[in-house]
Amino acid sequence: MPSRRRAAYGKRMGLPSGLTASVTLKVEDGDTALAIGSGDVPVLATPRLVTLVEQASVKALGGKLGPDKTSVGYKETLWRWRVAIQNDFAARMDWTVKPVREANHAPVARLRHADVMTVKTGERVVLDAGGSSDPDGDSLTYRWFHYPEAGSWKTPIPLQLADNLYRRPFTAPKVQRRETAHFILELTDKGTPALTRYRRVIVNIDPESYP
Ligand SMILES: [Ca+2]
Repeated sequence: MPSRRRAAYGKRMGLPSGLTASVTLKVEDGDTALAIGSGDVPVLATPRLVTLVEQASVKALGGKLGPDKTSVGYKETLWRWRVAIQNDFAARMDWTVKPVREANHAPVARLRHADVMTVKTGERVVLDAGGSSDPDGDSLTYRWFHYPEAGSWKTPIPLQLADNLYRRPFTAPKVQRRETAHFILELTDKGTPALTRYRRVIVNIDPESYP
């Protein structure tokens, strides 16, 4: 992901993590994929599912966004997961009607280290998902990124080497007290529809003289 986009996320959000909301959708005949022309299986249509997720997102954010902010624009936090949500749902429909070998199955994301690490300022850290695999033997696309919406450290942390490598080093930033940075692995297969799985790595960064 371009670093410009990472920076935009960091500036825009700053919301507390862990917001929740509950919404209800009563599925009627008109909500099915068949009825709205988005598929030929009589199940809840993907656009209805995405709408439901957005309703929950808007409700959870109620009163926490400024008057000029939105949670549903293309640069906002929910948008990043939208394609993955839609494809995941499409694959689940395939599972109901196709033989196992004709349907795609999600890749398995594995880390070569713990998912919580503690390091010092200036230390070189390596994020490594080299043990990941796919049950269908599909080739895999890796994308690691710093996730500033979560964690105390909001300044984007650039990762080194090329974007699509399973192994991405970075240098822990200079901190004055213990800070926490969250990193996300987005692992996507080349099946149809492409499926994505995620892992989160939390890195505690201590100052030189801590404690
Ligand atoms: Ca697959």
